[in-house]
Amino acid sequence: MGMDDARVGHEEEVDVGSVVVLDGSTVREFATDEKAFTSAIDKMFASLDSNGDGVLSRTEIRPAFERLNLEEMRFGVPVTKTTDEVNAPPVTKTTDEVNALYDSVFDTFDTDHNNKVDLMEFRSQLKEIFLAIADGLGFAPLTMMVEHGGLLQNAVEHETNTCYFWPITN
Ligand SMILES: [Ca+2]
Ligand SMILES: [Ca+2]
Repeated sequence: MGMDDARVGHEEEVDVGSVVVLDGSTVREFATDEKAFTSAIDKMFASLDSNGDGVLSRTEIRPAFERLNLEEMRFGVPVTKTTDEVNAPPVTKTTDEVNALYDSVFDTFDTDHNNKVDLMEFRSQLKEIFLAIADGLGFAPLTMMVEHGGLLQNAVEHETNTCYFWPITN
């Protein structure tokens, strides 16, 4: 009946995502599998385009950036964490810092600077990001959070035999 007992087998299932161990080859194989990658990207694009006008606004695309966990990632220079650090509460950024980050990422996506991200921009930028992530990972597996339904989860599921899932509980 102690607190310790309660933690074993009775963890509250918080369905926010999984901590996964990814290595570069997993991510690269996914990003270079044209069919699987395009299909996953297109699906994500459609789900983000909430007003159905065929382009993504800053507001619409933001959930995708959040799923990519860019705060942890910084474009191909993943912040490698120990298990303890992963389990530690995240360092809170100010809203301004977070907004500035997402704005700069949006500008990277919006290559023709019309303040909208179209499907081609979305595909090509995500592919570059995934390849940069793959380069950053190399052969050193990275432990990171992957939201259910998020893009990196697609990469993980693409080659499940090299990946390990375990639930995040807060
Ligand atoms: Ca839209
Ligand atoms: Ca654009």
